[in-house]
Amino acid sequence: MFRNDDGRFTDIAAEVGLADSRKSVGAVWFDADADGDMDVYVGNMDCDANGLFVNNRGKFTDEAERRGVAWGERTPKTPPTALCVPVPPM
Ligand SMILES: [Ca+2]
Ligand SMILES: [Ca+2]
Repeated sequence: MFRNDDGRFTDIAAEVGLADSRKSVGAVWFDADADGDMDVYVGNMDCDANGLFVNNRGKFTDEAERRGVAWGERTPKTPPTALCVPVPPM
């Protein structure tokens, strides 16, 4: 995420909780919890769990697993816990 500082863009992803090492392939912004602010759902590839970053006054927390939408996740000792859809190369 970048903040527009009078035409110069500053990376604030870590500051707001959106820095993530997973391999993302897309995102959609919407009000997931119907509280009036924008949250973001991020789709990831290579069976990395997807993220649902819920906005709490400008700080985001990944609630995908808690809300049951982290499809593709897996733990080291188990097979994928949900459907893992391969993403074609771009
Ligand atoms: Ca919201
Ligand atoms: Ca909120």
